[in-house]
Amino acid sequence: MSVEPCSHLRETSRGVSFSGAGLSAPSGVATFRDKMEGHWAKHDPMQLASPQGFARDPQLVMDWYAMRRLQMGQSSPNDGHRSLAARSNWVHITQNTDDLLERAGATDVLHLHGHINRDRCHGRCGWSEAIDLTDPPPLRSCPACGEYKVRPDVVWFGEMLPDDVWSRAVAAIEQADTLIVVGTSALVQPAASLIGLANRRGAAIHIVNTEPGAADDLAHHLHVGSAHEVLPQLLSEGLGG
Ligand code: BV8
Repeated sequence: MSVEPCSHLRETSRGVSFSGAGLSAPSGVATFRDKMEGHWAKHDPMQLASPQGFARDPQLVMDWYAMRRLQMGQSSPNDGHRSLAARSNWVHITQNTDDLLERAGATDVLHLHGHINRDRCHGRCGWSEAIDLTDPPPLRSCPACGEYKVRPDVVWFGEMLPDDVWSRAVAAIEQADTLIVVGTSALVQPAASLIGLANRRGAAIHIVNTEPGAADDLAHHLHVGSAHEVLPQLLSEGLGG
C-alpha cells in the first residue's frame, strides 16, 4: 500500500495530531475495542474503567490494570509514534494513557484520558506517584490520607477530563491548519468532538485507520492502513527524516 506523501503536512507549523488506541496497537498494546482474552473476556472494559466498577470490585479493577500495565511495560514506540514525534513543533493530543509518544521523543503531548503509568488517590487528596509498569502495585490505601484507595491516574467513563489539558487541546485545535486523526474509533466524547471543531475551523483533516470510523465524513483525506506504515509515508521523511 503506498500513500502519497503530503508536503504541506511536512511543512506546516500549525499541525496537530489526535490519536487513539490504534496508534499503539502495532506496539502490542490492545485497543479498547479489541476483544479481551482469557479471564478478561467476560468483563466489559467500559465497566472496569469506571468509578462504579471500582466501587463494586476495586481488586478486580486493579488486577485488570496490572495486566494492562505489564502489557504496556513490554511495549516500545513504533514507526507511527516516531513519525509524529519528529513533528517537534506540533501538538499531539492523545486519548491513549501510555507514554509511547514521549518515549518516541514527542515533547508536547496532551493526555486527555490520563496516564496509566501513574497512580493517584481516588479521593483526590492530591497524592499521586509514577509507577513501574513492569511491577504494577497492588490494591492499596492512599499513603497520604489513608482514607481512600489508590487508583490509576486515568480518566474513567463518567469522570471529567482534566480542565487544563482539555483547554490546551481546544486551543491547539483552534489554531491548527492541519489535523491528523490516527487510530481512533472516534466514539468517545468529549474527545472525539475535537475533530468536528477542527472541521468547523477549516483545518485540513487526514484520518489514518485500518477500518472506517465515526468521523470519516469530516475527513478531507482518508488513509486506510496501519498507523506504523501510513504515518512514515504520509509525513514523507520516513524514519531518517
Ligand atoms: C465525560 C482511560 C463529562 C481509561 C478512556 C457526550 C459528551 C460528553 C460525554 C459523553 C457523551 N456521550 C457519552 C458520554 C460519556 C462517555 C462516552 O464517551 N461514552 C461513549 C463510549 C459513548 N464519556 C465520558 O464518560 C468521558 N467523561 O464525558 O465527562 C461527564 C461526566 C459525567 C457524566 C457525563 C459526562 C470520559 C471518557 C474517558 C474514558 N476513558 N480511557 C483506560 O484506558 O483505562 S477512553 C478509552 O477509549 C481509551 O482511552 C481509548 O483510547 C478511548 C477511545 O477509544 P479509541 O482510542 O478510539 O480506541 P478503540 O479501541 O475504540 O478504537 C481503536 C481504533 O484504532 C479503531 O478505530 C481501529 O480501527 C483502529 N486501529 C486498530 N489498529 C490500528 C488502528 N488504526 C491504525 N493503525 C492500526 N494498526
